[in-house]
Amino acid sequence: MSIPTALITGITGQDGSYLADFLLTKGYRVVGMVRRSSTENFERIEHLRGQVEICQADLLDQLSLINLLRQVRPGEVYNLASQSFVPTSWEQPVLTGEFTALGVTRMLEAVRLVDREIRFYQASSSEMFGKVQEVPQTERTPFYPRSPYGVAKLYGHWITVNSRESYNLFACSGILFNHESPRRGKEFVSRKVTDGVARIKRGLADQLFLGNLEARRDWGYAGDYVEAMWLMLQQPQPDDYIIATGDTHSVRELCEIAFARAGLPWQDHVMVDQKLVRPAEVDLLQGDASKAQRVLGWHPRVSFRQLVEMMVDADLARHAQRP
Ligand code: NAP
Ligand code: F7E
Repeated sequence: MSIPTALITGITGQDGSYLADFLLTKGYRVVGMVRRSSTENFERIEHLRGQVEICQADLLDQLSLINLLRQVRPGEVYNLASQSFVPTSWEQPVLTGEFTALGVTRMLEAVRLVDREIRFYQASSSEMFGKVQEVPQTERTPFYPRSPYGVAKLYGHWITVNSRESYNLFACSGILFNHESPRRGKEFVSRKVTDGVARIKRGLADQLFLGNLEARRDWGYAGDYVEAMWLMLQQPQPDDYIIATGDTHSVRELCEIAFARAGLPWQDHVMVDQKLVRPAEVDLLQGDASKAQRVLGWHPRVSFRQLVEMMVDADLARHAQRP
């Protein structure tokens, strides 16, 4: 039997690194697409050196994607690359649209040209629900994005659905709610808080500035969520799925748990900075993943408290080694 080949765009990101870990345990040949940069940015996949192949291409460059597929000949493509930080999407809305929206079309066009049998996963987002039209959100909930990022992801979602309906591609859109880990970028609120807690505990800082403490998110563990991506591509038919825990918590609760883990009173250290409040906020996200549970047999394993404590512990250990 031949070894299955998966191509991951965004392998240097949080999800790309966990997905690579997961696919290697399943016996895949894993190829990661990276964009060219003057210095390597392989921190999250350092432990996989020698186990994954790295190829250069860019979501902005159509020909590079076509050539990449011709060279790698993957059976599965996981399109995780994007400009993923919501506040940056107000600062750079055009670039966000190029990466996060049109980048999906470029990848799908490459699939259509090179090999229509490729199974394609698109990293869609709960940010598409934005100003939520119902609680909890299901695959049938109408979308109402609240940021240029959410708008771009909505385009990516619909072009994925459309390529399935127009060209019969095996294209799936995974609508994933927020998922975090010790590998999460430090600007996202979960990691900003856990890194801040560790820095305060180690005497490297005294205060942590945050924006809206009342925003609520359905936070899960990235390690659990990458399995759902793979499960979607193993089904007999392509489809779209919500991936979420079904629980919702505020940024305030995140602070309470994270600071308590380190034995610190959060009110003494957390300050609100109005500059960090967004021009349009997503107040509440709570997903209903019952379709994924029923069809894929997928269930989240890590609770919110376990997730936050895992991240605090990892940041405390990191700052103990490297002040
Ligand atoms: P992340 O850590 O920000 O990683 C993004 C990846 O995209 C990085 O590897 C980045 O490469 C790459 N990238 C950006 N622009 C590129 C370009 N022009 N060409 C090639 N690669 C490019 O994001 P993540 O948290 O792993 O999320 C993975 C995907 O899921 C993203 O599409 C995100 O929008 C989506 N999503 C995330 C969540 C979540 O809660 N994490 C939820 C729903 C959906 P560099 O290393 O070079 O920057
Ligand atoms: O913000 C509030 C902020 O930046 C969460 C991306 O992976 O998940 C992520 O998008 C909430 C927001 O994630 C700060 O206002 C308060 O309400 O961690 P975040 P996000 O915007 O939900 C979705 C599903 C994606 O698809 C995205 O790619 O926390 N918040 N104070 C803060 N947020 C940040 N970043 N920093 C603060 O100081």
